[in-house]
Amino acid sequence: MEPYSNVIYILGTAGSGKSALTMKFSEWLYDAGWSVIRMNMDPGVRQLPYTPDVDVRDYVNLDQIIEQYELGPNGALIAATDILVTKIDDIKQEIESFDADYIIVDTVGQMEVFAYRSSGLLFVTALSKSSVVVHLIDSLLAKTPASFVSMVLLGASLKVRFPIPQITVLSKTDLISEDEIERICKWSNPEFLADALEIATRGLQRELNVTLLNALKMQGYIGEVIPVSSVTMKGIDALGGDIENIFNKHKWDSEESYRWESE
Ligand SMILES: Nc1nc2c(ncn2[C@@H]2O[C@H](COP(=O)(O)OP(=O)(O)OP(=O)(O)O)[C@@H](O)[C@H]2O)c(=O)[nH]1
Ligand SMILES: [Mg+2]
Repeated sequence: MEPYSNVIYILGTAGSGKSALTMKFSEWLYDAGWSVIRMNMDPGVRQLPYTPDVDVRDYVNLDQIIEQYELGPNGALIAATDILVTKIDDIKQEIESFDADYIIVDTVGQMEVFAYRSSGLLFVTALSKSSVVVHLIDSLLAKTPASFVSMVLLGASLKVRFPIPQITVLSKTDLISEDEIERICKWSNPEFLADALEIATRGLQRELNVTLLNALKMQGYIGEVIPVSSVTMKGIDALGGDIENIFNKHKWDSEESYRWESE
């Protein structure tokens, strides 16, 4: 059987802490005795808090694309990611040359470029069969029950797209109080979330939220949320434990995990 590296895709809204977590979690894995590499998937990033081992900026030049195709920054980002797809084999070869146990992929700031275009899916398919999505919910964007529901919906839309296991992280928790962390984490229990929506929303907004919550609950889209801070390192052990469990548990050689509708 072909040996697979374990790939961890870090996804989340702009500024949710993807790059900071990539750095801190790679250190955690390294300290735990694993070999790990960090891959930057953002062609437009100027500065990173870590030195990437594999960097898509070595394969595409965003400024050149902007000039050559007369595109704005987002159009250029989409074009750059499409160009990267044509270079997947080279990128894969570079990744494999490290022979690492884990690859952490720090995805592009504009989440939709990776999450909702076919290029992201093509990368997930090509790089390894053994992979997991870590979806970051920014603490500052999840403080009310309704905003928490919209973040869970975002996570559900990732699950719909990527047929691989997913872990939900509440990021940047050092920026909110312990009470707020506890309250938000409790909302991962649909009963508590329903109660909170009852108090905090009314009218049509409540109706829509409760309907969505019921659908999310029925499909199992609401689950544990791990509170993490890349500043204090809170929750990094718990995240590491969950990720190791997922990679131990799944039968990655099964073709079953890669069934999706062709695009
Ligand atoms: N207080 C605090 N700040 C954080 C944490 N993680 C990231 N930040 C800060 O939040 C900002 C954005 O962090 P990044 O790690 O660059 O976030 P990102 O999701 O990679 O951002 P984009 O790639 O631009 O979407 C930076 O100023 C970080 O220093 C955290 O756990 N706690
Ligand atoms: Mg980033």
